[in-house]
Amino acid sequence: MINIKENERLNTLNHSCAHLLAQAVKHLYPNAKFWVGPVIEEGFYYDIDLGDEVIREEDFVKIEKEMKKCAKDNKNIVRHELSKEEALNMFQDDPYKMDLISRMDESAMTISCYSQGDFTDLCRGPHVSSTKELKYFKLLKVSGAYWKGDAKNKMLQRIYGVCYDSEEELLEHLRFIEEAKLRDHRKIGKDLDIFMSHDLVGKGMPLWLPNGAFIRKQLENYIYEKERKMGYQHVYTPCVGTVDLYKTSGHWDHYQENMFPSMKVDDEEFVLRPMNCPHHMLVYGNALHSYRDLPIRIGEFATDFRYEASGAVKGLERVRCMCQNDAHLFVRPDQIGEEFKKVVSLILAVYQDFGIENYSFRLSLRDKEDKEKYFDDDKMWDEAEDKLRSVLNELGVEYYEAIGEAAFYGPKLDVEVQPAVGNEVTLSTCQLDFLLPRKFDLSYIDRDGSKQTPVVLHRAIFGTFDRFTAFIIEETKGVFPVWLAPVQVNIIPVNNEYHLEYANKVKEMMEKQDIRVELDDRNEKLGYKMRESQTRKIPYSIILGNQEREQEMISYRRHGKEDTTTVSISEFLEMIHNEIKLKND
Ligand code: TSB
Ligand code: ZN
Repeated sequence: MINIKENERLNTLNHSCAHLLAQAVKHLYPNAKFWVGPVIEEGFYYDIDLGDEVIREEDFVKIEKEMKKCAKDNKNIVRHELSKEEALNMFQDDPYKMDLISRMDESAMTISCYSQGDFTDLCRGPHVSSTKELKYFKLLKVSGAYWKGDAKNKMLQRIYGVCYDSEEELLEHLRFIEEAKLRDHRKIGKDLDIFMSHDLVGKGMPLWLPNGAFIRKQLENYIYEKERKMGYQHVYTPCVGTVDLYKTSGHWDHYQENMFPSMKVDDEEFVLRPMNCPHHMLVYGNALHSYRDLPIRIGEFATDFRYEASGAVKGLERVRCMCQNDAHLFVRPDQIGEEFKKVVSLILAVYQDFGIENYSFRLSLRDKEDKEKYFDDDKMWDEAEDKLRSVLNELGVEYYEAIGEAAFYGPKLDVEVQPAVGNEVTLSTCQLDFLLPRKFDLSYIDRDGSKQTPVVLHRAIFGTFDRFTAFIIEETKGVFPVWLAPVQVNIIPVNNEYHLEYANKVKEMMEKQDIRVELDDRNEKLGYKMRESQTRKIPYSIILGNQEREQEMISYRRHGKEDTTTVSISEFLEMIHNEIKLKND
């Protein structure tokens, strides 16, 4: 879909449409006060304070009608430039605009406002020249948004919309949104009984249902085997730690806003852990190490808790309780390049197995100005950043650089993917760290007998099982590859009376060969059962009737296909085993 924010014409059009929305809302709700109305990738929104009144999606028809009326008025959209004093005067009854103006530096910028008929808004512009240019628009949704994004502030109402130059473009946009909604892992996750949530457990704390748990277990087995073959050693450590542990690591100073508050037990003060690095540092420090032992790769499927804003939590994609596919790799400085390369290769191999093709590598660097988030050691940062850059260049991997996205302990390589709905998210990550090993006073004995500090690579291939599962659900639209599908085969006898016995025999043979199979022996029509098999997105449906029974054959239909193929049971088993093996190698 086109990025509206980055398209000059569409940006202007959507910006003007946000003003049109505000004008219409002001007509219908005279007490409305307006905060900001920016253009975003998918259109625009406006944050509005309506006092005690609430706008619901049902109200959109009425608002859109008013917008059309204002647009038809064919009013010129006129720019006025103001001094700060004039601006303060003009908007003196509007606390939101007063807040904006009072923070404006008159010498650094021109303060301007735009008027169309009876409506004037503080704005930098630019705008279309007349309201009549605003013809093809649609309001899309409304949600709550805290003023300035701070949960301590008042909740405003955010109305989203989009505007185009033609009806076809608008319809295309709306079609895309509808399709994305169908792919949304929250919808599919519910339809296929993958996960649920409950207020009594809490926001951002999904519960994995048997189907989801099965998929997750497959993912765990898959990556565990890959890591084990690469020399990783897996551990189990508690999902809490003392505040002192996180003070030692620096998380307490640099990451506290993402942590749940601490709790006291006897004379200890604990936090739910947001990361596993401190525990793994202690595991490394538990034994003496020689330069010959390195790299030491400590892996864990580790549960973490993070405070995510309530408006940001989303299905399995952004949760407050998550399980990382985590590992910390302790290496000598001369091993950084080699080990980093292995991690990138593993990421690429895993993506290939899952058929993930649309992703981008982001090299996340520090913001040199942000001395609060990032520890102050320019030499160490420069060295670490250069190291990652040079390995990526050497590998010939395409990437872009992002300032201010680094972890507080070091620069990282993040793999970004696009969910069906909403902004890009990070899936895999590999982070270079010279800091934590020092904080925990870790060492190894070098060839010459001297004590040296190891370097750590933090890496998570799936990121978290939560986010990866969300992503895979959307990638596959819920039609999982056979090796991941909780139920691989659904056997449907044409008529229970005549074919059930044979169906049971086929089921038994499949189970003996480790195929996850169900037999639908309900007294329902064949067509009904076939449709349900499709809705449940089971990869193979097997239909057994007279012909199949007499010839000891089976007829199968692949999910989404119309045709049926008849083969012997052994042929089918060979085929399905090959399919499973290919993805699970
Ligand atoms: C890789 N200490 C490192 C670790 O050793 C770490 O915690 N890195 S992280 O903060 O980037 O998190 C690892 C991965 O977890 C991210 O790449 C992302 O894929 C996933 N993740 C982060 N926050 C959430 C969340 N709220 N919900 C689901 N997954 C998340
Ligand atoms: Zn870590």
